[in-house]
Amino acid sequence: MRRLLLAVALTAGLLLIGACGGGGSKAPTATNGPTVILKNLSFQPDTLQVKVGDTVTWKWGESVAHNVTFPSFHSKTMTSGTYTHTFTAAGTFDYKCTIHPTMNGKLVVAA
Ligand SMILES: [Cu+2]
Repeated sequence: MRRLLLAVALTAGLLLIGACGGGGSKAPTATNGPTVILKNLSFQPDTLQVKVGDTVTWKWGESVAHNVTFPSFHSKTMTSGTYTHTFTAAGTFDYKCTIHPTMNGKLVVAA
């Protein structure tokens, strides 16, 4: 009986490892590109330079309600997770979290 349990546990473990290996590489939340962390009531880094066509990821690094608000688009207010936006035009864009007046960031998009 004990041996059977061990076999079941081992099989479950192998399945879990298999699931992780297969899903990890395809996860759409991979943050290889430019990333801003929302932490300590700030955007880190607060100024980020990217290129036209880059997708920027904002990642919530603390369980505090924040949002990412640009003049022409914005995220929802969230306490965890990520928000992404692809910049298709060059320019300098200021953004903020509307909940925390001291949370300001800047995106410099180079052509
Ligand atoms: Cu905030």
